[in-house]
Amino acid sequence: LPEYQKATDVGNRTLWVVFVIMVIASAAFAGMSWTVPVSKRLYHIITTLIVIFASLSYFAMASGHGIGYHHVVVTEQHSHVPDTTKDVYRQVYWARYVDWSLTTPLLLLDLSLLAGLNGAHILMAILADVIMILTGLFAAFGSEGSPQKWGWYTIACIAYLVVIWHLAIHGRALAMQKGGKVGNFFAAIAGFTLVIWTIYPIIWGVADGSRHLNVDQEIIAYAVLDLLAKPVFGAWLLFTHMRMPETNVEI
Ligand code: RET
Repeated sequence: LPEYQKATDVGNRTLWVVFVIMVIASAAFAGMSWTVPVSKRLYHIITTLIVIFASLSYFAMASGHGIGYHHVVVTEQHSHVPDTTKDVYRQVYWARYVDWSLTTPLLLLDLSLLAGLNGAHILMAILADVIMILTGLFAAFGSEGSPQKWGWYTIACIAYLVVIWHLAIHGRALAMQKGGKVGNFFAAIAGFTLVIWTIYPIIWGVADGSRHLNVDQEIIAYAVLDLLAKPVFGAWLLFTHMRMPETNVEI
């Protein structure tokens, strides 16, 4: 009989809790946008869309949609009879990748505007980011233990390095040229982003790669990261923007 590895109540409750928090953040960020004139709402709009997309994907995952079963064949080793294989199917929450393919570009757009990146650099950063998420999705559904699976993962990591180059190195240098306040704020929020984002491929490696985390643990790990990367990041950005007119952008 095949075995199914899936979320229990712990995982499902976590998904619902994050869904509720994302909805509250969506309402709060939309509300904040009404406190400033329309011409100054760019960061608000981008940041609100990020948490709206997250609400949608968490609703999908919590209600049992956006989930596929990935075939994981496990070989059982026996001492006196030949090895046997057992069919194992593990849940893969592909809705995350749909979410990330829309929200990580928007997060990068927030940071790019803050740093003052030009259009070409913004485009390159965002395209590298989309490549990172899509190749990460291919890796998630790659045959268990196959070289291709880790090949896709490696490509995603290289794309991630390109993103880091554009934002953390080039973006940071530009922000610093803008002077004290904006430069320091960019360094802080981009540094925070760099740390949080870098934990995603690590969690992926131990959950989807080497299978050291079960489905509930994977859900909890991504839940914490998603809350930091979206509502916490968004609140920090919007509240600072409110107090720091130097962060205004005209486009
Ligand atoms: C994957 C696996 C393949 C290798 C790499 C990854 C990076 C993912 C990142 C995701 C960030 C998500 C965010 C979500 C917002 O809530 C796809 C996990 C490098 C960086 C910020």
